[in-house]
Amino acid sequence: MIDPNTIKNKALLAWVDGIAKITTPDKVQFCDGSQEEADALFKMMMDKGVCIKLNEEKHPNSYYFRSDPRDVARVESRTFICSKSKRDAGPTNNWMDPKEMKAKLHDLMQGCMKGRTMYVIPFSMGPIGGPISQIGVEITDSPYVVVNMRIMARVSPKVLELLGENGKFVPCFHSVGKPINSPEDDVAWPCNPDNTYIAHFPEERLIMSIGSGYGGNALLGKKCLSLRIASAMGKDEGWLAEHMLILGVKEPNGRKTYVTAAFPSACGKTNFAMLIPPAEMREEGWEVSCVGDDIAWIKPAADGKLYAINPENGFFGVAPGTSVKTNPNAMASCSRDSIFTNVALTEDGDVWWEGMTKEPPANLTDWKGRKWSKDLGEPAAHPNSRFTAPIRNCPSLDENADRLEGVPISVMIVGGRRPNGIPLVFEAFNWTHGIYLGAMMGSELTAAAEGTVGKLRSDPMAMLPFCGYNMADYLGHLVKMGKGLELTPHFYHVNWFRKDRDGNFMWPGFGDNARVLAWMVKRVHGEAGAKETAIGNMPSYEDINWKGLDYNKDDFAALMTFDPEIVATQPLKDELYEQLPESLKIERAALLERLS
Ligand code: GTP
Ligand code: SPV
Ligand code: MN
Repeated sequence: MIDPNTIKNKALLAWVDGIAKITTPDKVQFCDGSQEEADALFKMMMDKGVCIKLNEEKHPNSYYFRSDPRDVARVESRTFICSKSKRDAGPTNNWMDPKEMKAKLHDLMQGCMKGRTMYVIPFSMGPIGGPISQIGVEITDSPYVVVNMRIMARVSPKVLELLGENGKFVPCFHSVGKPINSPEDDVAWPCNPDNTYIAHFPEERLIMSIGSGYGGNALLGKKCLSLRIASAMGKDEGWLAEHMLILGVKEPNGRKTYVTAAFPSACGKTNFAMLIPPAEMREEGWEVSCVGDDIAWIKPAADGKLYAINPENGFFGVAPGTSVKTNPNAMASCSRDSIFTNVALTEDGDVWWEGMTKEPPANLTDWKGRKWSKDLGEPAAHPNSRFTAPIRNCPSLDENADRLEGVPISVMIVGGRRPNGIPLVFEAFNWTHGIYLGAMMGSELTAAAEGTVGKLRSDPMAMLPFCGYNMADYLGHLVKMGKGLELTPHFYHVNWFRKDRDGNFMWPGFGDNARVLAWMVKRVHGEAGAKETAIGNMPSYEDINWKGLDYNKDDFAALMTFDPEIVATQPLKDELYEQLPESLKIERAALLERLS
């Protein structure tokens, strides 16, 4: 706990005061991010039946939460970009006039923290004091948010010291929107689904979120600050905020190459970021290390290269499908000091989810608190159930993960879930062509957001739900950022998710994705071949390291074909396409010409 009398920043104190007057909490607590503070919050929540402490032997210092079944994922339909002009929010975002939104929120905020404690969380995205880092302060009435933020961001009194008297911070207001007017309101997972708003004011660099306590709706340092607000900052200041993982590849000769990859939500960023190459490649000396699994802030440096930092301090990872087979590093990351939300509970007080083991253990309690059996016809863990784990737990954490100025990026990858028509991998001819590939990206919708899972949708650069300004302007900004670089990263499109006629994945994926990564890294250094096609440069069978994998030439040929019709389809909304920069329209014309 921080004594408010020690806080020098007047703007911060005034903001907190103003919010408290409107929302009328029982008390205000300034958080310091310490273990003692978290312990006390967990104890308070356990006493109230809000969470369960997991089996100390199986998952030390870890806790289990179940959300309200109406509050389980990001709600894109309630997420707004409130720029002054509608044009600046662009054709892909929900927009509301800032004045109108503030009036609406103001009404909802009246007494909304009644009976609750208001927590004030000073945090840094990126290492505290780093040149690329940003400071935020989240106000929330959810103790669940406090204990999650302390894993996901750097929460510390040092942030306030750094702010000093006049330092700038991004104000992040959050409330679950459920005042305790009578004892029945004091539920385990308070929320207000009928009145949920996740509002961003990009010009003011302000975030206001009410009604949801889950994930990106509530942990405001993540998508709200580090993507939506940061993308708007990046546009103004000449840098990039991307929905990208960052990893390092070490070749047998010791050379290190850093890679970023943009895949939509629940499309394999965590898995790729923590990838362990197949044993045969490890024996040769290939190593992959993790810098981040979800967000990259990328800036050009004086040497003409792009450098990236991971602004986060933890992983908010999809649980289902994670196992010692598919992602041992993720399993190790959440092996202790972690929080689990909406997974299933075992009879000995441990966690389980679909895909963790082949057979579910006996006597599971599901994420809704029911005795689970297969006959329920529903998974025991919610498909968007997640673990919150400290980044320092990751065994493959990169040695430069904390470097203030970031790591130099040589490869950028985009990709999505494409069951057909799109090959495993191809290389863009140049930066603008790469951005074109990112702009035309599509992917099947996953459980990470509301909507019909499996439906193909356009998701430019995996930023559809996260771009804080006009998507067309954003794509134009990306094109521009490649200009004048001494060294532009090589750009690739990948698809781990192609299926055969029987609906089976054609590519083993996971650790075997290292084979694709190795080809890319060799390409960067001019040491691997490729053949030119209408859509980009592709590896031949001989260009891939196949040690330890029995994958025949014909299967590879089938995996690498493309369907000209699918490639030529322009998935973007017409309104967005119309506004695209001319350079991307030229890329499109050139593609159509090559295909004809
Ligand atoms: P967010 O945290 O929502 O941004 O998503 P993410 O991209 O980090 O998602 P994550 O890595 O957790 O993806 C989870 C899903 O992708 C699980 O269902 C995995 O089984 C699946 N997945 C990851 N990598 C692969 C792969 O190489 N092949 C296949 N077939 N599935 C994969
Ligand atoms: C995503 O949906 O891309 C996530 C999870 O990373 S959340 O933080 O909830 O947005
Ligand atoms: Mn994400």
